[in-house]
Amino acid sequence: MSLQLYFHPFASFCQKVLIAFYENDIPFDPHVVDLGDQKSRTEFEAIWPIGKFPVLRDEAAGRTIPESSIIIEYLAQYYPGGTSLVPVDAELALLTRTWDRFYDHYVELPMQKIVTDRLRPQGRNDTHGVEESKALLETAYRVLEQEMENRTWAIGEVFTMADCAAAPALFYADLVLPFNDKHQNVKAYFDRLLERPSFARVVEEAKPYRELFPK
Ligand SMILES: N[C@@H](CCC(=O)N[C@@H](CS)C(=O)NCC(=O)O)C(=O)O
Repeated sequence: MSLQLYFHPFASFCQKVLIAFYENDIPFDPHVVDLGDQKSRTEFEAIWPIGKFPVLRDEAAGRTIPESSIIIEYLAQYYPGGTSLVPVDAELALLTRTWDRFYDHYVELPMQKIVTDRLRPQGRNDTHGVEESKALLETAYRVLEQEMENRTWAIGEVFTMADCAAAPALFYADLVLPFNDKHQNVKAYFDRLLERPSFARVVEEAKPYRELFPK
């Protein structure tokens, strides 16, 4: 098969691209990378020395594509399907990229900061950084609460790359900073995401790895 995906089922940026693959039933060869295993890490770093996943390898095209958003843009361009992950309409495409960036930068990254701080050695925690990330996440929820008042999906009525970014980011964010009464629209959107078959499949496939999430 031409498309080789290097990923881990529990990693949120990887889940973002898995949703895109599942939305359009795009076949790929899965390569699960275990960064805790030296052999697996070395093999992966030979493909992408930065060592962050997901990474897509298109053997037929002889191309290596890193970065979750770029992988989804690549799929939208070369493997289009029923779900237009990046709409052809320029205005809708701009909105898609805007909210994709929003979820990555202001939900996903602060969430990761809070989670990964729990994995640091004792005495090496970044309390200030974690507080800043919690404040940023609060602000992001406030923005989304307004934005999602009249929308079904991240940019409106069509499911796009922005929803692929939103789903895993909100899933893990809700675990570290739970939605509350002030976030009814965010919660309702998140419930719709959980019911989307592509994301439901991703959540199911990640279940065996749940013990990796630090308490
Ligand atoms: N900007 C990258 C971020 C990728 C990223 O941070 N992936 C995480 C997993 S969710 C990772 O590789 N973590 C391992 C590490 O940083 O060592 C993208 O959008 O793909």
